[in-house]
Amino acid sequence: MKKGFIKKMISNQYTLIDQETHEEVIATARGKLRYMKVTEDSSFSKQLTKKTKIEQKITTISPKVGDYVLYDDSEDQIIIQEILPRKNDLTRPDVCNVDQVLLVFSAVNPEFSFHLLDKFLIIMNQEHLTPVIIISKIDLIKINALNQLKEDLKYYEKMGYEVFYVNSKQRIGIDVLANIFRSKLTVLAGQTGVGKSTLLNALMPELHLKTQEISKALGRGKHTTRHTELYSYNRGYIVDTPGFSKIEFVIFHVDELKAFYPDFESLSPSCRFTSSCLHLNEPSCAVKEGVEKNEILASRYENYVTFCDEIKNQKERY
Ligand SMILES: Nc1nc2c(ncn2[C@@H]2O[C@H](COP(=O)(O)OP(=O)(O)O)[C@@H](O)[C@H]2O)c(=O)[nH]1
Ligand SMILES: [Mg+2]
Ligand SMILES: [Zn+2]
Repeated sequence: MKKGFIKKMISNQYTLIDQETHEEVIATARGKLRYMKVTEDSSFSKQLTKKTKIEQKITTISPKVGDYVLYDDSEDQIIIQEILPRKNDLTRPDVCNVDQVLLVFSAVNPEFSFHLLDKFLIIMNQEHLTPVIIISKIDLIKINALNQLKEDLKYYEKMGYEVFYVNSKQRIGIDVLANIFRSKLTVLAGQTGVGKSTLLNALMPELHLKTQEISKALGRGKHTTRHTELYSYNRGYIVDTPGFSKIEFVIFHVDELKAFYPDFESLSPSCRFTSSCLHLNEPSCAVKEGVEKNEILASRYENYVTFCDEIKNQKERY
């Protein structure tokens, strides 16, 4: 059997890139395939009952864009036989094996939000996705405000996140950004209006034409057709549809949240109640002291408290 990578899917027709020849192959899948799930260690699975956990280990699934598969081309029809383990899996967009998510925020219009950034970062952490922070529309913000934003975002750079600043309209900052796509599968995410499409067009000027061709080929009245496609870019791929349109994290217990805050975790050994401290109302909390000493970004801590409240409230509802 040969190994292929799924680049495009329309209904049950898959475009594979053969991993040896790098040529495109059109294949189909006969219904769902047996799939062994990689060990699930996310906080979410801890909430599932034992029964569901066992059922999850071997399931049947359909191949999707981003999958590495084994296929058989010995017969007339090329058939996908097996799906190789996925390192992560998204439903919107319907892709897997994502290497990075570009979290696009505009400096203004809509206004940059640390609340949204922190929420996105928690979700990325939960889903085992690597985020890259992009600030767009830097041409629309006053220089002082931009410098303040850059200063605050340095906190995130120190945590290890990459931050890029672009003006997609004038293609400023685009060339530097182009390098991060190399040999990676990238999804764009962000609120409506932050400039995702404009950024994509700045990166790939030929894209506009391409999206038109696709909608023409799919035709009218066929809007229910399952279609996902990767665009080749800088030896990697960009997913054609943006992700995380509805962003809410799934956390059931307040004590699970702090695990997604590496900056808090590094201080927590100095809290009086080392492992149990939630950094909320406990005495001698190193995280709260860190906020007072400006070692922790104030907004970061404020958002943490807000998220804790949200989790408590959601529990009361059930
Ligand atoms: N001045 C300026 N306008 C931008 C920039 N990026 C996007 N826009 C504008 O912001 C609006 C929303 O952009 P769009 O790409 O459609 O956002 P999307 O909803 O995230 O895809 C459009 O009017 C764009 O022209 C930028 O870097 N600078
Ligand atoms: Mg758009
Ligand atoms: Zn603490």
